[in-house]
Amino acid sequence: MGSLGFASINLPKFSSPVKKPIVVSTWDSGMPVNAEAWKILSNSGKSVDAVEAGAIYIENDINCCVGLGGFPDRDGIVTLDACIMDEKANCGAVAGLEQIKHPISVARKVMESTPHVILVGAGAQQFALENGFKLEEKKLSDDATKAYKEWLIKSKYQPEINIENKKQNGPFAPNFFDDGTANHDTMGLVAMDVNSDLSGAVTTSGMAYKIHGRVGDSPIIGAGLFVDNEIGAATSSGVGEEVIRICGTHLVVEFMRNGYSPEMACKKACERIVNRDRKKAATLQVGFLALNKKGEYGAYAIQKGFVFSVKSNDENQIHSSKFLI
Ligand code: SD4
Repeated sequence: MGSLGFASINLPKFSSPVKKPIVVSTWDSGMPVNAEAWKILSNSGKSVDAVEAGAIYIENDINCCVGLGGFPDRDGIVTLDACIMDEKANCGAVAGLEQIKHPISVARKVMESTPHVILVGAGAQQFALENGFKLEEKKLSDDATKAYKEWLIKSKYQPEINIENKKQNGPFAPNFFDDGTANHDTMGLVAMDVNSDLSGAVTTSGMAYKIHGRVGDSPIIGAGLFVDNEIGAATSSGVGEEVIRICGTHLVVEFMRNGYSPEMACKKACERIVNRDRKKAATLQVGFLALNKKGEYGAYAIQKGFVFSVKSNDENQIHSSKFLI
């Protein structure tokens, strides 16, 4: 009992004011995505609506590898993965979805109107069509067609480190190299709204030239995205198989629960991957990005070159993440 006779309430004790609203997203392509999310967050909107709006924005960008403009699998088919999670641990996801423009909104529909979390492939498409989503033409973008033709010559599955970072590769760099090598572009974003509620969303066409049917980390709750409204939220980008192996974003959130800052939590998750097989880790990229309940954010990657975008009342900019190797 307190001195006034009231039972004491356990409120979190923050030394500095909580920074909110705030949205953070993977890569430099996160800047316009954040701007879209910010329209909602700055009007006292909900974080779940903000992250969905951000993901929709980038799915509409045909020049970006997220969404139907993305690179195909080895059979020449674009298959999309997406997930969304809100402050109540409601979550929904789709994987291997074909010919639907906004997988993130289908994921939200799975979250809100089914008893399930993940729908895949033909079933996910059927669900989308039954819920009013339009079937798009089965067609690769011009960039993807060109890259795929080049890639078919050698047909080698070899993800390139940081290909998502257009700024690093030059402002007008194409999404692929001369021999057709290309990865993917994953947009992961997490946000906290004025009510201190956290949500996150991820959308991607996954790794370019993957085996048809392959699912990466992006639509897997706890791998590509995890939100715990008491603690924080995290998302990831890079080689999904490595993230799945350590339940990456769940691990990051658990590290934050144990008192680590977002940056340190991301670093420790990267170390999990690197410490197991340093030689292999040296050939690939994984980056984690996290936001805690105080509005503090941080990222860490295995390799140099992972960047992320931040928008709050105090800033609107791209940051470079620290790296292990
Ligand atoms: C995947 N993690 O499908 C995704 C790819 C990615 O930036 O992040 N690209 O494994």
